[in-house]
Amino acid sequence: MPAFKELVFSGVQPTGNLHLGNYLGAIKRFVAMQAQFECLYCVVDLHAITVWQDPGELTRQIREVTAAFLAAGIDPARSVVFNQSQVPQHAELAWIFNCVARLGWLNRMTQFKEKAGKDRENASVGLYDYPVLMAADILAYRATHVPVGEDQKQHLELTRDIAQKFNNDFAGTIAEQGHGEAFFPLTEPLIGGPAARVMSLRDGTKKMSKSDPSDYSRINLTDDSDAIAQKVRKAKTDAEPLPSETAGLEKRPEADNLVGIFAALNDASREDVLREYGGAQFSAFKGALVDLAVAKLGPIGAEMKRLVADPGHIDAVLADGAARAEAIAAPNVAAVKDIVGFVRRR
Ligand code: AQP
Repeated sequence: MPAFKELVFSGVQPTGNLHLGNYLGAIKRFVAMQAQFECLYCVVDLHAITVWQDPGELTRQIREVTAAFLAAGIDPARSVVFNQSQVPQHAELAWIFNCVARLGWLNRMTQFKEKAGKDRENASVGLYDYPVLMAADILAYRATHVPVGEDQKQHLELTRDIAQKFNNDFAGTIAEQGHGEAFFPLTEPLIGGPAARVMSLRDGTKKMSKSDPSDYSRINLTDDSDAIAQKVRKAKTDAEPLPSETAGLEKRPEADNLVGIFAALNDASREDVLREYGGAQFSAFKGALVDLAVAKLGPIGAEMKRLVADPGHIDAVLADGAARAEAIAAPNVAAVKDIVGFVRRR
């Protein structure tokens, strides 16, 4: 595999209720990556409409996710911040990938099974095809690294399968047209840290999620300090004090989750947290977690509210980002069309 220029791509859906899992599993890590990589961060609105979205709410939420990116510390002068529907190459490449990906591969995707539930016949075709569009999002930029939460691991594997099959199927024209041995990189998922999978505050075996009907299951990025305090204090726990070693967190999903959240918010490890709080009762630990969460999330929520009050500024950031994103994606997708054998418009 030839060396590809290192490039980070990741996205967040504008589907409401951005929560601590989205922040710790994704957005906080996006911020850190800017020091090391050239990065593109996308509000994936084409993904959002795979389930019904009220049009007015969707518009509001696209701006809100953009505000969350900026408020968390993504610098739009340095990283490319944009929304997917403004860059037509995502949908265009997705169609070509629809003809590369195999039905059997998509049939194995667990997120579709979870999201479609029992009423699968009534799910949109887009929901089924979601992982193919995700592959196009990443590979339109030939991105080499994708920071995501653990729930996206299977979709990243599919992205690699699509890249590999495209490289193999078209190996002849890829070489003839001067692209060497492979046109697409095999993108690396960057999954890790103590909060790769933040769980619901009501049930430590379920992922913290935007669509959970209970608002007490998650901390939203726009929650004020009272709401954060109430949700942490009401979070489900068991009756034992915290253990001193991480092995003691096994089979204690709620304790493990709160310790992981504390560690990620404090840029520490679970071991560090247990060194300090091992033997503590949950009442004391939860008090410290409230203080930490309010100190870290409060300024982000306040800045988000300030930013969304100026939609003109957000729209200008998105327009600038879309132009920069398209400047990378357009020649890549034009080259893909040449490789496939389409005739260019003269
Ligand atoms: N609980 C989580 N822990 C760690 N990371 C998470 N992510 C989501 N939930 C957690 C990561 O956040 C990024 C953006 O996610 P998304 O908005 O694209 O979609 P999602 O994963 O479908 O988010 P939800 O909250 O789970 O939405 P619903 O309820 O609609 O299913 C991704 O990197 C994701 O891994």
